[in-house]
Amino acid sequence: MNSVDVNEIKKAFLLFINVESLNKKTKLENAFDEFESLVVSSGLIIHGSKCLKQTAPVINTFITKGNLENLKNQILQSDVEIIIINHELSASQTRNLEKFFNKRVIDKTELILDIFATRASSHIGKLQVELAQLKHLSTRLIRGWTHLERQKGGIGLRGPGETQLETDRRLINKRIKRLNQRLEKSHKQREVNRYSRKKSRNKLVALVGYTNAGKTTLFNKLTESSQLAEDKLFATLDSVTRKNKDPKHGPILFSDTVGFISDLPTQLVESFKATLDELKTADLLLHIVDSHDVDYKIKIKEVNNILNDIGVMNIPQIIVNNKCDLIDASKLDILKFKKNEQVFISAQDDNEFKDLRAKINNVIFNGVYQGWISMENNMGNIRSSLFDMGCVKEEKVSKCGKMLAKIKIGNDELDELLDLKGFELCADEDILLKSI
Ligand SMILES: Nc1nc2c(ncn2[C@@H]2O[C@H](COP(=O)(O)OP(=O)(O)OP(=O)(O)O)[C@@H](O)[C@H]2O)c(=O)[nH]1
Ligand SMILES: [Mg+2]
Repeated sequence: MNSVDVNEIKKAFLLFINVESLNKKTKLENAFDEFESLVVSSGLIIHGSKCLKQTAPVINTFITKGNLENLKNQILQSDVEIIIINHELSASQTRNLEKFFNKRVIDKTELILDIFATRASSHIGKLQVELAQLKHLSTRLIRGWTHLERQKGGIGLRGPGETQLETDRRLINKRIKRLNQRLEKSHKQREVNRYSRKKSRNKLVALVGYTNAGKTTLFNKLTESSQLAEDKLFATLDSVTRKNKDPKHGPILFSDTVGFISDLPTQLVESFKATLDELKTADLLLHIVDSHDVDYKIKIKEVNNILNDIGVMNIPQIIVNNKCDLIDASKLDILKFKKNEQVFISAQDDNEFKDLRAKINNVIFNGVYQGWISMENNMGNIRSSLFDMGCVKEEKVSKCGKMLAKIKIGNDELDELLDLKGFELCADEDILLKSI
């Protein structure tokens, strides 16, 4: 096979193999759509596709001999440069298929790794993707994928660059070690950031969910940000944390995270574990669901499986059914009635997300107190931490010199403050009498 240039690889042929023993979970049509979206997200142009059925994978080529023969003419006569398969292949299966078609073959894992490589923009994100790609590459080298050198660059292997392809396993392992060290250093820095968050008593609410569910769209609304939200899989790779902008909330930070997908490559989950580990410090997870998706129930399970792997299923979770504008009104009423502990929104519409905000406040602050308090005038440190938390709305001084403040604070935090001698609640009408 001739070597190929990354910029020339554009025309792809999608091979969707419905293997009955593997594809039980998702509805077929939807699984095909998701596969197609992945390919489009990677920047390739689809020049043909075929759905084939077989009972089980075949060891040497994954695809059965009969299916291969049926495909051969169609693919050979077309001008496609790359064949994409909707399963994870072993190195030898890929090699055998490449020999058979005399074309470049990419499996689902490589496709996802490639999308991540093109999307990663932060320093940590890039390191994590490179680590995942090298781990993947090293398993291929162990199995003796000798023709690698002739396939410099190209989709599925972007990111680490050509040099890695020419190196041997020893060099790859050295690079993996180095990347691990760098990542560890970056994560230590994040630990420090986390510590300062704890100290400032801000609560962390993380948005999690299947890719393309609308996490970033909602995040932008909640924090008045303008992160990129797109109808593309894995639009977000790097987690972003911003302060809540709504005065009806207490001190909250929202965090937008990478979306999940069924069969996320293990190398990626491993490499992103440290970033995902941040979820462990969240006080609440908003699990964003595309409620218009016919497979939404399966996807909720998939996301929960990954959350379970990361060890964050013990964190309170609110299911936020998004894209409700796409659901039939009567169906929506029934859903709302049946699942009244969940939230139903359309993140792209302009609204106040009142129900969502109330539920967030209830879970993380056990409800919110808004009203006046009084503090002895030697409690300046408490006053300044209330200011740091953004809790103080108004201030006055009482006739006898006490500090009076109108605050908005979670009931749990308020309980702690009320344990302090000299910190008391004031009724609104007292303020007029007490203040100067
Ligand atoms: N109709 C409709 N579309 C929405 C809604 N919310 C988000 N979208 C669209 O869904 C697509 C994906 O939105 P994102 O916010 O990027 O989704 P995400 O969950 O952040 O996706 P990843 O970062 O890829 O995991 C975009 O095209 C949005 O405009 C909604 O409430 N209704
Ligand atoms: Mg996003």
